Amino acid sequence: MSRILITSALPYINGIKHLGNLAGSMLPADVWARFKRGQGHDVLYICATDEHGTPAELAAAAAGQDVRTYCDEQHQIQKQAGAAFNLSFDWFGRSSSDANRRLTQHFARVLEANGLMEERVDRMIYSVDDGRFLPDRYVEGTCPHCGHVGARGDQCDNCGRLLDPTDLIDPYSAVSGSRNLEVRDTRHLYLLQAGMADRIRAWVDSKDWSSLAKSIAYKHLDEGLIDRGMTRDLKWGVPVVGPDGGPRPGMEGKVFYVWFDAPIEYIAATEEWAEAKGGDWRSWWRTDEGADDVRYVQFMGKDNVAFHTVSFPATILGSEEPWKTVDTLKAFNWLNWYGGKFSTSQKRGVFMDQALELLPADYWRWHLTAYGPEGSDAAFTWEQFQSTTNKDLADVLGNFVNRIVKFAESKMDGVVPDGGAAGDLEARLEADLRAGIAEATEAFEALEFRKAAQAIRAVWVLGNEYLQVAAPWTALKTDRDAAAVGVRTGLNLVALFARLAAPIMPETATRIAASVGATDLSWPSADEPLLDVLPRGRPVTAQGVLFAKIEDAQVAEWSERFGGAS
Ligand code: B3M
Ligand code: ZN
Repeated sequence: MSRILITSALPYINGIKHLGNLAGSMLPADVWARFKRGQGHDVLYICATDEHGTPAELAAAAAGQDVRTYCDEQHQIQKQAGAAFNLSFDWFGRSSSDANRRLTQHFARVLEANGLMEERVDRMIYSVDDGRFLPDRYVEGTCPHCGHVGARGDQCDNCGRLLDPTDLIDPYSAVSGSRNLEVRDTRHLYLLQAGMADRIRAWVDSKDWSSLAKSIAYKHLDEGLIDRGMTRDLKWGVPVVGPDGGPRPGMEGKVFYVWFDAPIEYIAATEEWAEAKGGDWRSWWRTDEGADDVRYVQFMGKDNVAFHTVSFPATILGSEEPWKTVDTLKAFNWLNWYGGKFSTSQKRGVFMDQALELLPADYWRWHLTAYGPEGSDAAFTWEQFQSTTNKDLADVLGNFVNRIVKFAESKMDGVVPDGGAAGDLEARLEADLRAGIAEATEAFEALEFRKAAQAIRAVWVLGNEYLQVAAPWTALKTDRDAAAVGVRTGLNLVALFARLAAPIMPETATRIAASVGATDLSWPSADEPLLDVLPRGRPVTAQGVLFAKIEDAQVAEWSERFGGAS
């Protein structure tokens, strides 16, 4: 048994997340956490809302709320949405917590003491009409690298380069559209990353990450690291402090940049968890206090990779303190909405709360895992969702379970039947099952979710094929013992299928297991007994429809309501 720390990128506070956000970080992290818990490991899955920065301030203003109240409310909403999707966070924290304020200020102090943080007078963009400095993404303009029009001041969505707002050509305020911008002097703390490039590169070299994550990290390192401003002229955030922890002369009223404090919240949220649950957070994060034997796995969309492979490591490595750093980084591509992008601001696509008004969580969890944006971008369409759901879940899994359990109810006295002895057919099945389980396990170990889901589905198919051949309904007419073997084997398959489904579809897995009186949802190992595990004579009970087919009429209605190809 090992200890595994899992984090998924922290959902930003401004509104409930869409299915693309879910599919690219929180859901795969949850599936993997469940897989690892199912193997008996000690897993700590940490997430939180990312609450600071200008978008939170602006969203609160738009909602007519003060930003603290806004964040309180939105945090609850996201927490409930996560629970409704059965995201099994051990803790869902808040980057606005006291723990994160303390820790963020601590890192800033240590970096400054180590000569890696210094004050500079900056020339920043001030919007005269908005009456404020415009941070990063609230300045838009033309990308100096690729000419993309509408590039944000923090990063160009077209070429992916990290930008500084003052790099933009022909800039305007994204708050008001005003071009009445001035460059004004303002004092800020800079993280001196440029001098750390070799250290960060050596650290990246030593890591075993997905190829997507590595290629993004090297791309940013190859472009060259620049020193970056780590403070902002905002009210909402972690206050900047001086070396003694008190207010910092000349920087009163300024806060740290949201991307400085957000990843630190991974650690701080663990501290929040420890405070609430009585755990020992340091043993998960301090290599001098036990975290040496922790495996730390991060999940995120590709747009967050640079911050996790370059910026956050600069903080951690620069501190010279024995913090645990990420071992395995799993990055996801985009889930698109038909041809285009999901968009929170334009409300394009389906959002977590809306999805659950249409269908239970497991339908979505299966589709977004088995057909998610893993090796490349993937497009969500209602038509594909309908077709995969109906085939994989209704036909292959749901029908199998209901058919065999109902047959046992009506023809085998409603129990796991005794009698008969397993033969060659069952022996061959068992060998095939072991191979299939091994394949699914290997894919999960490699964090290959689509592959794992297909391997799991292939095992369900084996069960269907077995029942075709064993055909207990036919055997019953002539040979009750042979029929008993088929039914008993089928019911044991039901118990096995529930265990295989559990990481991806925890709610349905529980119901499937319950139909054969089982509660064991641990992940099967390839060498344990599989086909004669249920006690003979144990009652079984069909659980009703496990997965309803998605009808054409529903697809039509949902396309109408949420838009589709357009
Ligand atoms: N909140 C994701 C985003 O808003 C960002 C992730 C932070 S992870 C430390 O795009
Ligand atoms: Zn560009």
